[in-house]
This record gives sequence, structure tokens and C-alpha cells, in this order.
Amino acid sequence: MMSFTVIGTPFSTFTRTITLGLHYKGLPFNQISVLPHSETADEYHPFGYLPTLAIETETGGKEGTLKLRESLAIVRYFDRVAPQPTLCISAGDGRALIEEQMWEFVSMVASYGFPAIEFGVVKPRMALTNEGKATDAEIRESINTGVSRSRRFLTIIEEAMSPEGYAFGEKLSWADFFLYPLLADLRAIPEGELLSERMLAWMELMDKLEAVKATTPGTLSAGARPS
Ligand SMILES: N[C@@H](CCC(=O)N[C@@H](CS)C(=O)NCC(=O)O)C(=O)O
Repeated sequence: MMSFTVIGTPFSTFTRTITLGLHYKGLPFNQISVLPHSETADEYHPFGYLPTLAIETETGGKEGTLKLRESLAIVRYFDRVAPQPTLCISAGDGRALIEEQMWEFVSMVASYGFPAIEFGVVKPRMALTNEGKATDAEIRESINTGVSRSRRFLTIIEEAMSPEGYAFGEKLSWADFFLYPLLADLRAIPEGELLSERMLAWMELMDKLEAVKATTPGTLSAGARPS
């Protein structure tokens, strides 16, 4: 028997990728909603980041908690313990010639999309808005580097996507679950204007998923603030 606890606030986009996967695969879990670098985050993650998947195991009568960190490692674990419904693709899905292009997409979202969109645009836009001193024009001026980086990221990632359907066409995959939380944040602020018709259509398709609905509370798009 195994039970899962996700350490991380629903506000965290990487945490949402993990809870999207758990919901989609029908794996029950608990969630401890904490901020990065909080006492609990530090207790579970050596760098205090989110998320950690705490796996309660019962091996040979000896119970223990295994802490698995890093979203890419966590989703590989899900694929092994709950392979169906699959979130991997096959060669020929969307623009993919080989299966690993889905992991290439995922890694690009995590490595380039996350810093551009979250650190370059969403977080500074929210911080300046909450401070209430700067005008919209001043905010736009101060985030324009992040906006350019995000625009470039979006152009490149859209080129990797299938022209319709999910990121890899008819088959939903981890690519969609890594990209969606970032773009849901972006859509919730004025810089949502960066989103193309294709991206907006993809988001509407994603919005219909039960896993997306179940993981919306506590996010920026639901009007939440970090907690
Ligand atoms: N490499 C980590 C990145 C996770 C990550 O950046 N999480 C954010 C929250 S969405 C965080 O904890 N940030 C803390 C910080 O930037 O100091 C993963 O893939 O899980």
C-alpha cells in the first residue's frame, strides 16, 4: 500500500503540474499547502523548493516516507506506478517524430518558459499591482524584458505544438500539464494579451478537463494569492 502527499501550495505552477497528473491518473493524494522556503518546504526539499511528493511506503513491514523531489522525476514515477491512462505520446502524435520530443517540450517549458513567464512577467506584475504605486504604463515599462522573453518562448513553443488539439494533437500528455499552469497565470493578468488564437483555443480545450477544474482553486486565475 502506498499513499501520496504533495508538499506545495496550489499557487505553485510546478505543484499544479503534479496535482494535474495525480487527478488525471486517478491517484488519491493529500496536499500540504505551503510556500517555498517555508519550514515545511525546507523539511521536505533540500533547496526548499516546491513540489515534493511524499510517498508513504510499507516495505517488508517497515513503514517509511520517501521524499521524491523535482517534477520531472515525480512524473516519471507516476508513469511507472500508474502507466494508464498514459500521458506519454507515440511517434507520429502531433509534430513528434520520436517520443522523446514530448520530454524535450516539457524541459523547455520548465527551463525557459517558467523563468520568462513567472519571474519575468507574472510575479513582478502582481508585486507592483499589489503595491499600488505604479501606473499600468510604469508596470509595463518595468517588465518589458520579461514580456519580450515570454513572447519569444511562446512563439517557439507554439511552433513545437500541433496546429490543433493538445500540444501533441489528439493525445493529451505531460507537455500539456507542464505548460498549462504557466499560461493560466499569464491569462489571468493583462499580459494575457500575448496569447495567440492557437494558445487560447488550446487553453479552452484544457479548461474542459476534470483535472484542470479540480486544480483551479488556490491559483492566480481563481483570484488566489500565494499561501
Ligand atoms: N526544478 C524544480 C523547480 C521547481 C520550482 O521552481 N518551484 C518553484 C515554485 S513553482 C519554487 O519552489 N521556487 C522557489 C524559488 O524560486 O526560490 C522542479 O522541477 O520541481
